[in-house]
Amino acid sequence: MAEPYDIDRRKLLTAATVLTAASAARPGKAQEKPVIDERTVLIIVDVQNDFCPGGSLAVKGGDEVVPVINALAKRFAHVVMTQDWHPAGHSSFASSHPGKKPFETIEMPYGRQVLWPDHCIQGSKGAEFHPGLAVPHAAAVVRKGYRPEIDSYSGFVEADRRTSTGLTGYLRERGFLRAVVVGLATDFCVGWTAQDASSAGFETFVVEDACRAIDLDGSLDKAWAAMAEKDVARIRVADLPG
Ligand code: VGL
Ligand code: ZN
Repeated sequence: MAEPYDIDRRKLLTAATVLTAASAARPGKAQEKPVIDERTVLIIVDVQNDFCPGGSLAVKGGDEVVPVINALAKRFAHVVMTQDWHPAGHSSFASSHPGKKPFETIEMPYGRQVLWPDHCIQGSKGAEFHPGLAVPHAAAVVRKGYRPEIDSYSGFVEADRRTSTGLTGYLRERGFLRAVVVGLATDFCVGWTAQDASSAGFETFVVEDACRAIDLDGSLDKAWAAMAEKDVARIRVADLPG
């Protein structure tokens, strides 16, 4: 008659395991200030020539983030970068849709798509990282948007919201719990990357003064609202521990 005790104990253990797993997976609301430790990764989004002044999809002040990110990156042992990486004739380019102009929208099988000037074409100068970006210890570069028919603002999941880049698996396997996101552009690739980082269970921060925005028809306000909804914390460089 020892069974009832054993069963209860086993049940309790199971319940405890489930609880622990659930709290680990839940995107907890980010603290106001991140800890920078072995479990924190800096994600540098799309600091590429085409998004800087002189580039084909220049973001106002895009190059101003370069010195800020260089200094910030020195404080992180673990850094990954994303790189927008489109084939020529990519479906997100206005030039691929006769009669369409840049910044108009179109319906794609996966939803509404903004049409962009040709940018970040694989192997081109415009697709290269800004020459001033100095983060030699970056451990991985995740390229995105390389499928002709699918765009990808997020470094995690492409615009069809199904196709994974593999970044979630990489960061989980490396044991990270927190992600600090910086780069270009706040309202597109930074915003989507940060939302997906949070949805994947990482405590996520966006450093707003280490980002610049495109701000197309209210897209910046919308992006901050969507990030807040996903519990992404909006911080400034000065909020980070030295
Ligand atoms: C981006 C538009 C198109 C970005 C990339 O990096 O924010 N925006 N492709
Ligand atoms: Zn792009």
